[in-house]
Amino acid sequence: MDKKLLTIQDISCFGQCSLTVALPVISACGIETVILPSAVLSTHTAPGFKNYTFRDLTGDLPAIEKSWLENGIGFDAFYTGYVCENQIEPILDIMRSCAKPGALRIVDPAMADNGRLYAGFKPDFPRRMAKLCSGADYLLPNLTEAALLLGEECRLDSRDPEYYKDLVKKLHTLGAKNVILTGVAFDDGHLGCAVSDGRSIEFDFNRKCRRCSHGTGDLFASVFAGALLRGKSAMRAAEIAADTVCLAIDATPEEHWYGVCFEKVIPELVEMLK
Ligand code: PXL
Repeated sequence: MDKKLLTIQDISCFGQCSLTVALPVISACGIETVILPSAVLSTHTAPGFKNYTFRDLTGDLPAIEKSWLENGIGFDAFYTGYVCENQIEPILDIMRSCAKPGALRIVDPAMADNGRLYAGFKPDFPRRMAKLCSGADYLLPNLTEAALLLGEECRLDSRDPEYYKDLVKKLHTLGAKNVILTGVAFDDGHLGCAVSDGRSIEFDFNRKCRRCSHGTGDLFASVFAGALLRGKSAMRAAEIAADTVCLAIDATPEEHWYGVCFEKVIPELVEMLK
């Protein structure tokens, strides 16, 4: 049977992030993608939008889980992104009860960027999120999320390879088997990620794109999950994810400020998966 992946994150109706990226991207990778919305928002919460609506769906999770169990529905992989304050335990329950044997857990602790927690998360959320991360087969934090998970000062401007190696080592001590840390820079012209299985660490760099864009973390994690389930190694999946993000940024017009036009680069993504 073909593999089924369940992704748990919000629906930001407008804004090219979370499920509106994960569902099309992982489906384009050829993987059956099942969704569980953690919340429904009118837009994402980043600066630029005002008065976003936010419906937290925590109360629906147990009944959805029960329905799936009664229908014998199970998953080969889980990929979590932006989730709400009180969803860590219910999500861990679903990952236990709806898992097929050997099911993979891919965790993007989507909660922060550029040194700051996203609007709406309380300061103790990283501690809660660390519990979800502790059972991850693949943990995909950006630099800010890594520092928050470890309760450390965030050093966004470090160019020291030893700093990144040390962060990755500490992320493994949380319990994560493989760590893919994004936002790594050894110089000002390149941006990349570290990929570690706890024994060895490798780095992948791309030229720095002309700007930073919202939603690129979700695109990176979605492509990574799709490529991994298509049988690529973690390193190759991270390379394909990073290349897709760069292509998407290049395909995004300057005035398109709230996300990246990933739709335009799906053909290139599919080509890279061949
Ligand atoms: O892209 C991360 C993300 C996901 N979901 C919501 C967000 C953000 C980032 O701001 O606000 C609702």
